[in-house]
Parts: sequence; C-alpha cells; structure tokens
Amino acid sequence: MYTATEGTFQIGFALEEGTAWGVTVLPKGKYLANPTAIIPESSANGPVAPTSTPTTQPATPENQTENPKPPTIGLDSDNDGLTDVEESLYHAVSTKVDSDGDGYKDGEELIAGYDPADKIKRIWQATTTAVYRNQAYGYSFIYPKPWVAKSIDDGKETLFTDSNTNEFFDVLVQDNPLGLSAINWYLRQNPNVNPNLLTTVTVANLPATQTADGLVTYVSSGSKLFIISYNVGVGKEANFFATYKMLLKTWQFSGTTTSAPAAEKPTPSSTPDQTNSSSTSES
Ligand SMILES: [Ca+2]
Ligand SMILES: [Ca+2]
Repeated sequence: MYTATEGTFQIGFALEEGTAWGVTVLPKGKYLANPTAIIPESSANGPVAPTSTPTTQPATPENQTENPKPPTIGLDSDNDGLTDVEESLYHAVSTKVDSDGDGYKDGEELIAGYDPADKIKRIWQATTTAVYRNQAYGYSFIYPKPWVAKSIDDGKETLFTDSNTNEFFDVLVQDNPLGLSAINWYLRQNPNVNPNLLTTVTVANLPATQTADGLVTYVSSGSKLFIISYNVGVGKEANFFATYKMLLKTWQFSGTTTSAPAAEKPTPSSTPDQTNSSSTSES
C-alpha cells in the first residue's frame, strides 16, 4: 500500500518475523511507515513509535551511490597474486609464480590456505605464520607471525599490525542481540547504503557481508557480530590483500570445527577463489 499527500508519504508493509528499525524492535505484524515513524497498522491512529534518527534518514536511497573502490595493490613483480612484500613475508620468491613448484600459483595457494613456499604444508603449518585465538569471543585465525597483535577492551577489539608498512587488520566484536544476519545487521547500522554495493563471501561456512572495496567483512555468529577490517592507510598501496583473504579463509569459531583439514591442494583454477567459499573444516 502506498499513499501520498503533500510533503509526505506513507508505506505499508508486513513482517513475517521480528526485526529492528534503529532502536525500535518490531515484532511480527503489519506496519505503516512515514518519514518520521513506524507504527503498527492496528494502531494507525494511536501513539507513534519514533524511529532512531528520523531527521537524518532520507526518504529515498537513490542518492546513495557510493561505491568504494579497492585500493591500489602493492608491487607484484611476478604477477602471481602475492605482492613482493607478501612474497618476503611467506618466504616465497618474488620472481617465481609458483615458488614451491607444485603447480599452483603463490597467491592462489595463500588465499586457499596453503603455504606458497612448501609443496605440502597448509598455511597454519608454515613457520611464517601464527594462530591467533580469542578465548573471550571464541574465534581464531592465522596471521603473519612477524605482525604485532594487540588486544584492547578485554579482547573485544584486536589489532594486527605490520610494523614496516603500518598496515593493519582490525577485528572488532559488536553485540547482535537479535541475532541478525550479517547483511541485515550491516544495513541496520548503515541504512543509507545501497545493498547492491555489498558482496557476500563465506567465512567459517557462514555467509558474510563485505564492502565493495573488499576491505571490511561482517560475520554474524550467535549474539555477536564480528567486523574484520583491513586498514591500508589513506593514499597508500595495499600490500596484504591476499593475506586478508587468507585470514578470512582460516577464520574459525570455537566449536564449529574440529581438527585441521587434510592437506589436499586447492582445485586448479586460473582465477583464485575470491569468495573463500570452500570449507576449511572438511577432512
Ligand atoms: Ca608476486
Ligand atoms: Ca605453488
């Protein structure tokens, strides 16, 4: 239903299950929405429930066309998907597409969770990496061993910094009491963003939401929402895009996985898996 009068509008909609609008929790039911409020249809003439930011939400999202571009990737001399900085970090060879001679490109291997400098090892078995485990919030992943990990706020946020470039990864845990999916949580926080600009990737076998620049990933698990971001720095080149994808690939929630998977190689492909879609928990 849509009705309009001078200077305003009203839209009717029905919720098949409960959700939230700003700070307002909406149970299952039928509603009427106008630029300043959402009200149950059954009480359309009664008191209104104000929305959280009625004066700043535009009536239409058409003007939200921001489409953040991925940053410029740092020098990749052999064009194998690992920057020269990453080649050094993982003890690969910056002039060899396939450093360990196993038939798979260096970048393809790292993104799939394999050691680009060893024919057999997975990346978590490499001497160049370490595992980070956050006991407070029940997650873990693999990161470059030389990086400095620093937790703040009792583990609610942790930074992983490369001291040479000052690029860093940031994992921030937010409350998600309604258990919203990643996409719904994101759109609730960023109501003006066009959902078509977001992409869906897989993290720990869960659908995750990623911004168009590929730098921020949102994962929902239980009553928590995990924001995993890659901070390149304004105007700088990104040297660790493959490493960021490796982090997402190796991310695990406690209790959702068992032992390390068998050491099968990634399926041969000229286009490395950008969606981290294959499981790390299969054996
Ligand atoms: Ca390279
Ligand atoms: Ca290889």
